[in-house]
Amino acid sequence: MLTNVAQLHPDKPILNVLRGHAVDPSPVWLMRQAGRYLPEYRELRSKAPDFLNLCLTPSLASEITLQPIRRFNFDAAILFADILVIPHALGQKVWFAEGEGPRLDPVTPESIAQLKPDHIRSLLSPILETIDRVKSDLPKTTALIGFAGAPWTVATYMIAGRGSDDSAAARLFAYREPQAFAALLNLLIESTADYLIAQIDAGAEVLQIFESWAGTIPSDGLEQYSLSPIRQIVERIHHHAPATPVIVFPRGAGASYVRYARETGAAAISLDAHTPLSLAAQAFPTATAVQGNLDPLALIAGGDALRLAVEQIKTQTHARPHIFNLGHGVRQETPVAHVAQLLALLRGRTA
Ligand code: 1CP
Repeated sequence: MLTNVAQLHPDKPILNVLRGHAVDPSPVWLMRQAGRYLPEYRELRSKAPDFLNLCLTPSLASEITLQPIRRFNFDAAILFADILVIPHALGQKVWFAEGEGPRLDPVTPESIAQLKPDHIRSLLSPILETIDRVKSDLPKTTALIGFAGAPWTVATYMIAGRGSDDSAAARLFAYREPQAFAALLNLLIESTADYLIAQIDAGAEVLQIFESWAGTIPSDGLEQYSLSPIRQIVERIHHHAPATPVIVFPRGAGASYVRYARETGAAAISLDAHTPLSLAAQAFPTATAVQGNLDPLALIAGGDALRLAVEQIKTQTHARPHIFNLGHGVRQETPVAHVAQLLALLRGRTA
């Protein structure tokens, strides 16, 4: 739908896709493009053992954000931070156990009442400074993506005190403590919207909301736990900055993907690798862009498997607004050379 050429951004193809235009080749970035598969990240990380502190140190976080851009010239940089900085800023104890992932002191109905949303901006100000630094160093064709976790996904960590595959602790909490659960979601809606708006003010041009645990939500809870909180956050963002596009990633949502596309106000929906791209073509609003959805394991495999998987995505997204990405984050064991192969395949050079 390349109709209104006047609206096109001259330099940043990803912004045109997010306004509903098909762009060829599709712009590309990868979830977790900054991270442990990169030797330069591992090098820096070995000198900064406290992960949360790394996220809150602008000189280091900006350097890590830029590492994958220097290597691969992706069409977007994603701010280096974590979804768990919000519980930290609310006053919950958060730490990252080496080799084990995130740990938090689990919330209780009593402790939820003590969490404080008032200081989100000031506590997260180092992250806003990171955005400012990155913006001044980015190539002019590269957009900057800010992000946050969706309230349900962040709540699953706050309630269980760690990651879990089925979000059982959060689901039980929602049944047993409905008032405290609703209060927690409201607190997260408010603080996440404030935080994302602050990211826009600092220079983020696109926002992504990670609902990484959408696949664990009971269908009766979908509206209350996830669709409504995300919709409220997107509405608040658009009230403040109507032109800032929001990408929503409801990983594992299955048949509910269509509701995220139709009911949250997202400019783009990021598909996991299990969800067929044909679903977007058949059931998403035509102006809604689709992001994804290469299997991260195809990127680890490389070679002909990667070539074939990329060709299939290209064929299925041809002439539609599409951002090339993975169905989930780059895994640590991914060879850097395969990321280079992927970019060559997408941009039409041989590798
Ligand atoms: O060096 C290390 O050991 C830290 C590994 C790491 C990294 C590189 C963590 C810990 N977080 C991050 C950065 C990060 N996290 C980014 C940076 C930008 C980029 O994509 O390059 C982003 C967007 C996130 C978001 C995030 N954190 C999510 C949502 C996306 C997803 O993966 O589904 C989640 C669920 C988290 C929690 C978290 N933080 C870190 C880990 C290992 C996890 C996942 C734990 C789990 O599986 O439950």
